[in-house]
Amino acid sequence: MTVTQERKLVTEIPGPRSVELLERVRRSVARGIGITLPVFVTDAGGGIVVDADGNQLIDLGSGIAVVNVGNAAPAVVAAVQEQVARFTHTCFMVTPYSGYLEVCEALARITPGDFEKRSVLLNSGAEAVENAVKIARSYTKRDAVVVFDHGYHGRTNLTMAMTAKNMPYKDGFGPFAPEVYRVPTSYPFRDGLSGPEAAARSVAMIEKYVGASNVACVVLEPIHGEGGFVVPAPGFLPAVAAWCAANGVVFVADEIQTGFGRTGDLFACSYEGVVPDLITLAKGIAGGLPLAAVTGRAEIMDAPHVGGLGGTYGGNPIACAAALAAIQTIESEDLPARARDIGNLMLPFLHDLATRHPVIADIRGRGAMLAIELTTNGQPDPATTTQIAKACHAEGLIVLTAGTYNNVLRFLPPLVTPPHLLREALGVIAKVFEAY
Ligand code: PLZ
Repeated sequence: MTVTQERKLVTEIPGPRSVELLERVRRSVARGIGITLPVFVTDAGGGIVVDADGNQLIDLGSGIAVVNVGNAAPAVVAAVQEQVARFTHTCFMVTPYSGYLEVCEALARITPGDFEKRSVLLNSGAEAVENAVKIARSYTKRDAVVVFDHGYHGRTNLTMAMTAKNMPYKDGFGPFAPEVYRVPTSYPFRDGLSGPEAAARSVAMIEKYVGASNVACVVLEPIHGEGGFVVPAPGFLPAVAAWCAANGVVFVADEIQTGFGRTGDLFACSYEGVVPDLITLAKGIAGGLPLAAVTGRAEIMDAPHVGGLGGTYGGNPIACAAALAAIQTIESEDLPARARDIGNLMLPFLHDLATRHPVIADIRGRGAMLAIELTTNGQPDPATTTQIAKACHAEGLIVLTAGTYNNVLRFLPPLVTPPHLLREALGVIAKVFEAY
């Protein structure tokens, strides 16, 4: 089905069909699965999500930065249909197939760094981060993992330890994996430090509290995602990467949320010319099918023994077919340029909005990864943030919140969203702020 690119509200949000389904969710889905906006989806495409009551919502979430190429993107659908009719699974470790290989070749070609690379394919972002740590430990023969304030890396045991925020990700789920050390990040709105100053602060803590020679890897999101779209001050990323290089530490860029065109570059690291040793990938890689990867320097990636990496489903053939189509679409339609266009369209509007609404204390992001941080009297204002988000939902706009203090509204449209929908979404946001 082709989804018309228009917002349309025919019932309240959520409508009666969705409410009925939500009742059934309460009786059969574990309570631990939270739901942001309980409309039940029947179709989606471009920048629109259609629900069971016939409402059409503008998607500023992309399923948390996944459908960069759009939902049910035609090339992805065709590739999946082709593959699913041929074979659905063999396990690459048992009897391989070329889709897996071609994804690894594509990742070697498109990720930063002009050197020989290897990849391993996995199912989820957290699994990619876990594997990056395994590989770095195997290569360095060291234990310690350094992560940052406001970082998010997943919900498995090791990645919970690496994720900064307690609620809702970690509370009551410990004990957590050892040898994970957290240091300050660069958060210009809150710390006022330059990139090199913030990096010096992080490095001093690593050296004092961990010791450079114990560190296997530093894992850093080039822009913190769940932490609130925290863009580091210029120079922070290069300085951290340089320290890693000088100390035999594997520098891992977690580009799970920032990757595949989202920030206006194929990968966010490239904005400052940073070349990570390893890069963790997921979300935007396969147009919505579950796939993840670790890609990086051949000598590091090849440190684990034969048989040391793997998993039943990693690099599933259908997910690989989807990834090849998604990557092809990102390149042929120059979606990083579309992300820059989205930023150029939305940012001036958000700055203008902020002049009328002082609750908007910071506007940040890059490309189609944009956010506003809300404060009142200089303090984080999660209550207003929640209310604004809910009011947007009621108007048929899918927006997500984020941030350590739950006071960030983030905007992540599919990169194929037509400009008229973005303008309409911005109009809705303005209306909601005016009514607030
Ligand atoms: N690293 C940078 O953004 C996933 C989490 C949603 P998985 N972010 C969305 C939630 O509440 O669970 C993420 C990320 C970065 C790792 C991950 C983990 O990726 O595919 O969710 O495991």
